[in-house]
Amino acid sequence: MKIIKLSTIAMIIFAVFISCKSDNKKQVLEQSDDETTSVKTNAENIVKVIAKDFKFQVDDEIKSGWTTFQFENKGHAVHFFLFNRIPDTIPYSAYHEKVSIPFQIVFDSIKAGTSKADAGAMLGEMIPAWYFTDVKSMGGTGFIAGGKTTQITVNLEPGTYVMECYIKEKGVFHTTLGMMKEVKVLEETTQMKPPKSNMNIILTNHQIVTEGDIKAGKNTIAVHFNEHPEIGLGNDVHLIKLGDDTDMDKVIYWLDWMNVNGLEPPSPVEFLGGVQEMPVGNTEYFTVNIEPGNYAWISESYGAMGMLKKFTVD
Ligand SMILES: [Cu+2]
Repeated sequence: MKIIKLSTIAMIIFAVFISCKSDNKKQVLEQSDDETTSVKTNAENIVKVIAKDFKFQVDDEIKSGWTTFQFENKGHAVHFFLFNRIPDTIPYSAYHEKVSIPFQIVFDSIKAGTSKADAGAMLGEMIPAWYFTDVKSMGGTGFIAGGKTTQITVNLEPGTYVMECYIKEKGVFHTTLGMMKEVKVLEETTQMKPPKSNMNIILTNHQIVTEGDIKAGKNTIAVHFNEHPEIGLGNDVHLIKLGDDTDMDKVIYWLDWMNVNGLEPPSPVEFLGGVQEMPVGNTEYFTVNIEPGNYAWISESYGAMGMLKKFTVD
């Protein structure tokens, strides 16, 4: 789950990363899936993640440093992954027992009539303090519709991580159904450089600021985490395809896991990826092939507070 974190907000001047290309190390990745065709990156380290209904297939150990995740949703449901780094002193089994299970118990209580405020208090009592202070969300993919592939690039420190997806199936989190996996990030590093981006997104409380335009075809978007809410979920951004009849209120309702039918299929809109939260000062890259049409960037938690930005691709 995402952290209800009490953190100090640090204002950071964000640095523009200058991407370096390594001409002789370029790889062309062929993706057979849907509209995603040929993606060129300077990546030397591609980690493939396959999502099924309801498990992840990914290596148990990966290198640290800049890492590109190719996330293929072979399921029917919307899936994603959040990559939480857990403290060295906490075993993965404890994270499952003391964090994931209580989230399901609290949601079961919401279904039985408990208010969101009381459910929040329950979470605070049931979940150990280390979760709120020492677990760091180190990115992950935005929500992605069944049958689609998405790609992100993040810089990872060595440690123990939990890959998890908390979309629901008939009121049960995918984590509860098995979409949760331990991944060790090794001391050995990738030597990879961050990718070159053609657009920036800056996330603050509570705005999505864009610099540059997304265009039809391949885009690599640098998402800068400039602020984290002092209390509450972190900032993230998801890409959605808008139809003529898309009801944004329904989308905002659906994105709140505390709503009984939140994160529960069917989704009211098509999800095309994005990035999950990271600590302030980090940058995460999102690579997407996009067709002309109407779209929006939206935050999982703060769409109603203004973190929603519609745009058109010509
Ligand atoms: Cu899932």
